[in-house]
Amino acid sequence: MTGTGDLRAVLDTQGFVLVPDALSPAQVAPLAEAVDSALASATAYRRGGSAYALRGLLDVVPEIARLAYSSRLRAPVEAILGPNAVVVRSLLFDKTPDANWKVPWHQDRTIAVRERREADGFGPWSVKAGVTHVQPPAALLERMLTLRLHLDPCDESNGPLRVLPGSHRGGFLSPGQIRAWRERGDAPKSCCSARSGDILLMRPLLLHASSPAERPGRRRVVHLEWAAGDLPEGLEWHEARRDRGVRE
Ligand SMILES: O=C(O)CCC(=O)C(=O)O
Repeated sequence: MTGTGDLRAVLDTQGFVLVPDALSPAQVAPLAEAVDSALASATAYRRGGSAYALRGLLDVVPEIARLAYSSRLRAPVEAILGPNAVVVRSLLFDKTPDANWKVPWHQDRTIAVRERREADGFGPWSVKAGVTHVQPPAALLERMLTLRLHLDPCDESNGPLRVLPGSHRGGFLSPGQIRAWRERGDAPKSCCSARSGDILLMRPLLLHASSPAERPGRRRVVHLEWAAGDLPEGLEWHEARRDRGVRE
């Protein structure tokens, strides 16, 4: 899968697309090391002594910030969102023997903003880890893109992301509609296996889930959410950054 037209076409119909070998092993190694240093720090989220997540990843791992604005990573994003795409939320997820978590089927329905300001179609509001989150209109999420860079190989055995292809096209789904999607015989659940250095692009409204790893080891994923426009009514993205001098 190399053509940008192909990327866009698959993303439109399936809601996700794999970009294999986006980074070489030599490029992944220093990123994985930098991520591990941040996971060892006090900012990491922990379970049973094991660090499994980082928020505000671009702030805590400058190597990932530089990567996010490198042409290598921007090329597939710009093919979908255009040249004004910026990272609006950045996270790292790991699964380990101590933090072998699962996530039920859901759509990513919220964005992180700097502060609450009433705006048409925005709500409900919530606060997670001290950051204001809100559900925007579905049309806004439909114009966003999530990029998941795999630092470790991931297959059926270590808790891969599972998706329901095409489920991003119906806007916000009710619990009943989500159940119907899960039970549809003609809607195969896809397991998003990936090798280290592969990138998965996905639409936030695609139904996704993940199970605990059967053979837990490491499963480090850099999760970057991108958008290409400002928010209305003076709302501001929590993490939006122009290149802050890190563009290659
Ligand atoms: O990384 C995973 O396995 C799940 C992540 C997830 O559910 C999400 O990004 O909303």
